[in-house]
Amino acid sequence: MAHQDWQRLFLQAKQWTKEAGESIRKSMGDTFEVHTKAHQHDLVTDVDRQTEAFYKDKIRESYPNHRIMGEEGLGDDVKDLVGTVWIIDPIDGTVNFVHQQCYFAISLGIFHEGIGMVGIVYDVMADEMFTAVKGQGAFLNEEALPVLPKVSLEESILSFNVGWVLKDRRLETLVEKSRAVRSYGAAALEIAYVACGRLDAYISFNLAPWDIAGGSVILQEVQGQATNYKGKELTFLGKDTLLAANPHIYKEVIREIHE
Ligand code: 2AM
Ligand code: CA
Repeated sequence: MAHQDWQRLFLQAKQWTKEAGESIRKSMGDTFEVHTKAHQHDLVTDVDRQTEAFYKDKIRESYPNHRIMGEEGLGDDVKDLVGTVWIIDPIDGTVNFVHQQCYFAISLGIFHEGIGMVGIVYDVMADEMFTAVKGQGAFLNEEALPVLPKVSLEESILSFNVGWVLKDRRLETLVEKSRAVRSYGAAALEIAYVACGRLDAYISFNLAPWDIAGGSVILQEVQGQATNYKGKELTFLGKDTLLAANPHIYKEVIREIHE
C-alpha cells in the first residue's frame, strides 16, 4: 500500500475509535454483565464484546481481505502476520473499567506483513488518543510527541504490577534504584505513557499481542524500545513478557533484571 493509503486507513481507524469510545462513555452508567475468564484478575464484560463486534463489522465491510486478531475472539484465528492484520483489544484494563470507571483504553495495531504500520491507544475517559503511522511520528491528540529525551535510571519512573515483584525478586533492585514505581493496570496505556515520557519503562511478565500491538507502533516513532524482557524481538503471535522503555535506560533495565 502507498503512503497515502496508510494515512487514509489510519484516519478511518481513528474515526471508528472515536465512535467506539463515545459509545463506551455512554454505557458507563448502565449495568452490564461481568464475567471472570481464566482467574479472578481476568474480567470481560458485554462492553468488551460489543466494542470488538463494532470493529469487526466495520473492518469486514470496508476491508474484506484484512484479518482480525481480537482479544474476545470474534475475528479470525490468526496464526501468522501475512497480509494486513488488525490486532485489537476492545478494552485494555477491564478490571479498571469495571472497578474504577477510568484508566482503560481501546488498543489497536494494524500490521502489514509483520510490520506495525498504525497504532492507536485511546484512553476513553480522559479523551486522550495516542496515535502513530509508521515513519510519520507519534501524536497525543493533535500534538506531536518528541523523541524521548535522555534519562538515567535514578531519575526514572517505572511501571509494573506489584504482583510481578512477588514472582521475580530481581525487580526489587529496580524499585530501589529508580525514582518511583507506578502501576496502572492497563498495558496499552502504560506503553503509551512511556512514549509520551510520563513513564520511562514498563515491564510485564504476561501479555498478549492485543495488549502491546498498538502501543509498540507508537513507541517506535519516538525511538522507544519494546522487546520481551530478555531483549528478544516481539512476535505479536503469542503471549510473552514485555519491556517497553526509553532507549537511554533500556539496556540498564535488562541488565538489572538478569543480574
Ligand atoms: P486486559 O485488561 O485487556 O485483560 C493488567 O496488568 C494488564 O495485563 C492489562 O493490560 C490486561 O489486559 C493484561 N492482562 C490481564 N490478564 C492477562 C492475561 N491472562 N494474559 C495477558 N494479558 C493479561
Ligand atoms: Ca481486554
